[in-house]
This record gives sequence, C-alpha cells and structure tokens, in this order.
Amino acid sequence: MKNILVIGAAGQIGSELVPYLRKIYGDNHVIATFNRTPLPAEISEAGPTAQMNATDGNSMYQVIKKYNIDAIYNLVAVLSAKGEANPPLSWKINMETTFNCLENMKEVKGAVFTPSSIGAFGLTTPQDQTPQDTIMRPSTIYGISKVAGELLADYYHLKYGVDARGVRFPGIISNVTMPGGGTTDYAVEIYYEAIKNQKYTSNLKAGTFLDMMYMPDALAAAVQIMEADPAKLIHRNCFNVTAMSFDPEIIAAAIRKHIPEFVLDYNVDPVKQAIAESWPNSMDDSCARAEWGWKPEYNLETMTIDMLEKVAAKLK
Ligand code: AKB
Repeated sequence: MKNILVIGAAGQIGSELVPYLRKIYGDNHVIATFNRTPLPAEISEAGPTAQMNATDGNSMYQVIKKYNIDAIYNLVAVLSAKGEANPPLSWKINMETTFNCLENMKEVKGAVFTPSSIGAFGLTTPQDQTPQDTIMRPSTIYGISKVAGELLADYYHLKYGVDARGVRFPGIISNVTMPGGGTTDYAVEIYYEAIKNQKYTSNLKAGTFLDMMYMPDALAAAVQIMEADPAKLIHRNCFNVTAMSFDPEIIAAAIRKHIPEFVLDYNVDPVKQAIAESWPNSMDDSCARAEWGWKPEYNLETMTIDMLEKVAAKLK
C-alpha cells in the first residue's frame, strides 16, 4: 500500500485530488499538506494532514520520513497571470517546490507527479494540434518554470531512478475550489456569473481558443499516469492531455442552451490576452492515448450541464 503526500492540498486541484486518492488508497495513506491556506474540514477531518512550507526542503523531508512516503503529488504553483506580477516569487515557489520533491524522493527512489501545462509552449510552437514533442520557448515565467520542471523530472529519473511522471494540463474547470491567477480562469468564472447574474465579462477576446478539461478527467489523468505500466511508456513525463478546445463565444453558446438570457461581453486584459495567444489553440494528446490509455469522459456539453447544476446548488 502506498503512502502519498499531496503538496498544495488546499488548492483548486489538491482539494479534489485528496478525497479522490483517499477513496482509492485509504484515508490514512494520503497526507494532505497545506501552508497558509487552511484545509477544508472534509479533508482535515478525514485523514492525516501536515502544515509545511514546500520551499523548505528539510521540513518536507521530515514529513516524508514521518509518514513513510513513497509518492508525492506536487501541486504547488504560482499560475501564469499571477506569475507575471511577481516573476521572482513565481520562480522561487515553482522551482524550489519541484526541486525539493525530486531531491527528497531520491533516497527512497519514490514517485513524483508534477503537472506541467499548456503554458510550457510559446509563440513559436505549432498552435493547432500541438505535437507531444515540439518547440518549447514559453514567454511567461510560469511557462519557463514548467519547462524547467519537465527537464528536472527527466533528469532525476535518468540520474537517480526517481519515478518522475506528469502531464501537461490544459485549463482545469471545476466547482469546488476556485483557481487563482491563471489565464484560463475565465472558463470557471463564467459558470458562476451565469448562475448569479446571467452575464459575464470576458478578459480574453472572442476567437481565443485554448485547451480545457473538466476536473473529474484531470483527477483520473493524474492517477492513471502514476499507475501506468512503465514498460509501455515511451515518454514518462509531461504528456499532452486535453478534453476540449473552445473560445469565449463557444462556451457562452453552450451555457445559453440552458440559460437563454445569458449575455457575454468583453473587457480584454492585455496581459492575459498575450499569454493566451502564446499558447496552443489545441493539443495533440495521441501519445497519452497510445501509451497509457488516456481518454477523457467529459466534453463541453456534458461538462456544462454538470457545472451549471453543481454551481447552482452551491450558490443556493
Ligand atoms: C493557467 O492559466 O495559468 C493555468 C494553466 C493552463 O496552466 N490554468
């Protein structure tokens, strides 16, 4: 039985990944860590937790030893738009956390999941059906830290046998914990505003296509890549994974099927717009499909039905 450490358990993905992992591996085998943001009661009351600053390698090591950890899900990151407001902080948090996870798991030759992102690509990357192996010259500090994290993970696998794996996540849409500081956040906010005010002002222009995925598929992807048979993996790390690609007009049209009076207008944020334009319109995730059976369940229509129902119940 594995003992798993989830770093960043209070965040958008972590707050849903912890209960998902506890269902699979048992409550006491999944340790949820947090730093400044307290954990929701559903997490802190159901299993072990630890307060830890992930940029402090020694305090991470103490937690790893205490709970006999053999796998880490490393979910701490300053996202793309927030990173541009404070590049040194973004670099420090994103890189030191990834480095500490890999370095600490060297001794036990454990496993580390670190998500990369569509943010690892840049303006010179082919933008449609972006291949798995292609040009990667990102123009954000977040993207640069993601490319460096991908390379670091490969390095620790080759040099020290750390079982470092990951995927390149697109924008993740969810209804439990809000994302914060990302370029793709609009695709979450739009559902909340559609329910609350039947109106949303997009900070990205019409025609800005980005890859997206609903949270249940993101959770499945994270666990499936960590459980995949290593003999079948040609790539071990940073697989392109996607479920859908849309622009603000297309997601608004999907919402309008359920809320006909919904209105979309625009107030473009130049920082987010420039970031979005440097990212793929759509990724080719055929390597993930071929090597470990990746197949998302949700498309825009099924996700929209579920999001509107869950957000409406939450806001009641
Ligand atoms: C962001 O927008 O920064 C993130 C991402 C796609 O990595 N959601």
